[in-house]
Amino acid sequence: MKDKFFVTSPIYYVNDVPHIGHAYTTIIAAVLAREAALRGKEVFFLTGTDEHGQKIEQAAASRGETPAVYAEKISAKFREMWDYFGIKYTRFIRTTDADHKAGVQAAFEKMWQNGDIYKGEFEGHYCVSCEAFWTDTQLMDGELCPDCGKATTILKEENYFFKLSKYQDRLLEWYASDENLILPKSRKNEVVRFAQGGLQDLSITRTTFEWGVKLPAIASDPKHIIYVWLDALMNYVTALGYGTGGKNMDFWAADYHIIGKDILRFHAVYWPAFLMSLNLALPKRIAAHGWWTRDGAKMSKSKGNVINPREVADAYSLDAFSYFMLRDVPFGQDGDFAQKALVDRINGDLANDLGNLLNRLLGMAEKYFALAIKAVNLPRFGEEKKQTDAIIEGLAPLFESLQFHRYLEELWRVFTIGNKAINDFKPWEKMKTGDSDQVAELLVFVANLLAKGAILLAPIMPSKCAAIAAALGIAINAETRKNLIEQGGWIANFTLTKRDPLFARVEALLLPEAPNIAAESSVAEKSLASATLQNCVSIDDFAKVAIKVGTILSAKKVEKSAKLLLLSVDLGEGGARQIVSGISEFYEPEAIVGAQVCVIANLKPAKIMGIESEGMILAAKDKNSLKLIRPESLTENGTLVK
Ligand code: ME8
Repeated sequence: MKDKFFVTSPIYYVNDVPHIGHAYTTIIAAVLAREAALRGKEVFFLTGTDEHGQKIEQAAASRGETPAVYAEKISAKFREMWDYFGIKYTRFIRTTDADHKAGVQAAFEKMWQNGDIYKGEFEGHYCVSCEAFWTDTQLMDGELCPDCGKATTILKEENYFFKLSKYQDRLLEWYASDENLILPKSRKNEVVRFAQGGLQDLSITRTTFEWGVKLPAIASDPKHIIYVWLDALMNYVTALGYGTGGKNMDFWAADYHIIGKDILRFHAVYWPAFLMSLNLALPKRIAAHGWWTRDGAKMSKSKGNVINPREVADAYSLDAFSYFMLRDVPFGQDGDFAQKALVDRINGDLANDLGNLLNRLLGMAEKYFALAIKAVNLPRFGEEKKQTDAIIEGLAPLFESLQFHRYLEELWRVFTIGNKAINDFKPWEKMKTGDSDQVAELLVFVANLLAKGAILLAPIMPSKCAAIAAALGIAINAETRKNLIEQGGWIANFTLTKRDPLFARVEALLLPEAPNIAAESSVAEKSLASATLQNCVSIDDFAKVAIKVGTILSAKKVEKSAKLLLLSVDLGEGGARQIVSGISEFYEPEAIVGAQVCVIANLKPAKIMGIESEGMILAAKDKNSLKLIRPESLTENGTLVK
């Protein structure tokens, strides 16, 4: 029997059309699914849409549509996008599917029977955008959601609660049981810290809106609907038949849940606790990728700079786009989409290194051997073969831990070996001296590199690799993968087929550049920006502000805040000042330690998220970027800025 492999993408909210962030997550899941299939596994690849909740209800209402009609429309856009991209999911689940809803109710009932659900009163600050409650201390500036920065509302209702607190110890044990459980490993600490901080029971029903799954009969409480995250997370098992016959439950537990870093807590804390309550196995890997920006700026509809993945794929090919996303950004880190960077990858890695190797092979094979090349097993290229085998052997762990950028970098060394072998060997000279056997040997060696490369690259660039395989006269399937990769085999003969270059060099950007979004600013900033000689302050007013140069001695993120860093700054006063600064989205703490900055040194101290701040760091800020104001060269700490 084949090994089973289960990979999931998040199910996307239907309040937004698919963009590069969604494409990135789904493409990574598809890459894993294709690789597993090539390794001969039986694959279940799940994606879909998350259609319930207040956010969707509101989005539908604002368009004058029912949630059902609205959800159907947007859900279709996701399906169309993946179909257009040739992404072959096993199931596209919608949380409005009847079997999903039945499965969610079955889960609620089971948790109830297991004594994990109770009724209680709940009051808290609720963020509709994130569909999450926050405590007073978690809020930013007393009212803003610490995840998305939007205003929260106070919600008081009678709810059913899930006994999350009961699972705290088991969760912590689970995190400690496998160091690769949460990828990248650096994200695990975040989750562990959150669980160690004390897990409060989770409110899992709502009464303030209607668009959701009703409670099962056991609760006999028709006012309530099930919390959207319990509903959504359950998709990973209802898609396999949980609660409705369990036809595909032998695919559980998930080999990989691919998600964005924004929803890690839901997947690494709530989800496993739900599974524990249901007596189901826990996922094997939860992998959280970083956030995409465009040309350094956050993407948003209002800025008009959202990247439509279809446009990029149409302009540059989906394979090149996928290669770029996986090669350019280490998994887990934030990435920036800049067309120039994509074009550089196409012209360099794809056209020059890979495409050219195939061209050179086909050109020489045609000229010297009418495209039929046969090795005679001269003892040549032994060293190069050894190097190639060693590189390939090292690839599997990189792939499994989702270090695609390293995987591709290593794989490219194989193509470099091929190009270098041709340069060093100078087949054109060998042909003049009648050493055609040796030249055939070289070309067979190069063809093998491309064959192995195409198999290893096929999960990421399926179309281009199919084209390489066709030119080499090989098939890409589980059998060839086993022979050429697992068993390290080398093919002795090839009958090649000539083809056009795989990748055309790109001479100019093919899509319009992002609009100049830096020009936008908030209303308040606009009035300052339009400061004229009519609304000026006097020099005496200005002199009241003491701006001083200081050096940042240490910096760390403020827990539970996406925006704040806690800094200690030397202002030449003998001790250090503690300053809370809203620059976390723009600067990594490590990157600014040692930097000199300008500080308002006589600003009245204030508490920000419960932390006392004794000054303010100056920065130039527009809506999308922020740059610290720094002295031009090293300046004594405490020097006044005038
Ligand atoms: O959170 N960069 O749905 P969602 C990178 N329905 N990835 C991005 C991104 C960006 N700029 N924007 C979105 C939900 N994503 C829930 C999930 S799962 C049981 C329920 C990706 O439509 C990223 O993977 O807000 C993120 O986690 C996902 O889209 C969230 O999509």
